[in-house]
Amino acid sequence: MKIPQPTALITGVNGQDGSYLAELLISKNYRVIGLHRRSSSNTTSRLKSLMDNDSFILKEFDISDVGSCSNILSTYTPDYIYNLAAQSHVFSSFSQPVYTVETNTIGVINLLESIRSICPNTRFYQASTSEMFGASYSENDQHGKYQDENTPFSPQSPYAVAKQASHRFVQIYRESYGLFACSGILFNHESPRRGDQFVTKKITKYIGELVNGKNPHYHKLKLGNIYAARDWGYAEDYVQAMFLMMQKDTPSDYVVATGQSYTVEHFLELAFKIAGMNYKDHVIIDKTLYRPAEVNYLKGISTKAREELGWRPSISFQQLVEKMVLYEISETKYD
Ligand code: NAP
Ligand code: F7E
Repeated sequence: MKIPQPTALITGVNGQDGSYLAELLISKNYRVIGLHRRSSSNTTSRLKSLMDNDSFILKEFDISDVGSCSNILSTYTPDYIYNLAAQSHVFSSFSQPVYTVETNTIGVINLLESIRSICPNTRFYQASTSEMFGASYSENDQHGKYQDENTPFSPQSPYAVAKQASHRFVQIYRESYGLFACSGILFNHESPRRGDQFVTKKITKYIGELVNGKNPHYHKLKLGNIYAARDWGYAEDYVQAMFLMMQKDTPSDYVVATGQSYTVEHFLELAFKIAGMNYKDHVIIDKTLYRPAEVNYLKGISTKAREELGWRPSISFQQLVEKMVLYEISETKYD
């Protein structure tokens, strides 16, 4: 007997998480409709392992265009939608607040409204974020300062405000219309596929260029606030958590995090040390890279995800930094 092949639609498929999630779902025998927005340059480099797979279909789409959302749902009536598309850069959201809201909030409403009218049985995943906690934390003897599903939100950027609004929209559509709609409140997660503008990739890419002689006119690495602390995990682990949320009998929202928090300076020290260098010799602080408002401290406690999804991170902070540095300095890059 032929087992039916589920269809999943992934928005933002050529981003860091989209590419890992597409690979995961293909490995589970899904048909994946990968959605990316039109660009004048080639932006599908993270998808190279998928392009020749018959179960992977790449389509153009823009989440801020409601017609684009409804057309794609009418065409494919997918079993699952993973909404990963976003203007995901916090710093840029200060200079592009309207665009950020159009993509990260209006875009989510476009999808939810289309699901409601076209395919109400489709399951929906929303990429929520620890940035929604912003300046807020809980505190107890066991964990010290931390954030979990019960910590109030206190967003500090246009990005975080837009994501908090869409997070609430997802809950409203779940509670008011009975949609299977869930959100993962994911803390920072990184990998060799991380976008170049994010601090971990910026640091590791610089190290790779230095080691491989690709910084011939030697310039130092310019960074902003290196004293902010983040809970950094590995992206491949985090797409597993997204998948597990979508398999539950009832939808809910989950914090996904490692429970460990390290400063940017700590990441810097370790990354340069792995390459046999001292970061203080190569880094300068550039105040123009400071954000108008910073999120100083994030540490997520994901007890709910561990208990209800059986999810846990597979690698440590040290292993993550090593993976990213070794990728950048290797001559034949693997990922
Ligand atoms: P990413 O690499 O920036 O990927 C986001 C993708 O969305 C990009 O491929 C981008 O396309 C696409 N996109 C942007 N605007 C779009 C539009 N108007 N229509 C269609 N697609 C659009 O981000 P990521 O790290 O994979 O994160 C995935 C999602 O999780 C995002 O929603 C992010 O906000 C959220 N999140 C990430 C983290 C993290 O630590 N990585 C943590 C919590 C939440 P282009 O390639 O053309 O720019
Ligand atoms: O900054 C500091 C910066 O841009 C991390 C996104 O995936 O995770 C990500 O957002 C920290 C901040 O990530 C530079 O001020 C110092 O304190 O790598 P980032 P982010 O802002 O935490 C959350 C969970 C998301 O949801 C987002 O989509 O590093 N920092 N110097 C710097 N940051 C950058 N980008 N560049 C610097 O030069």
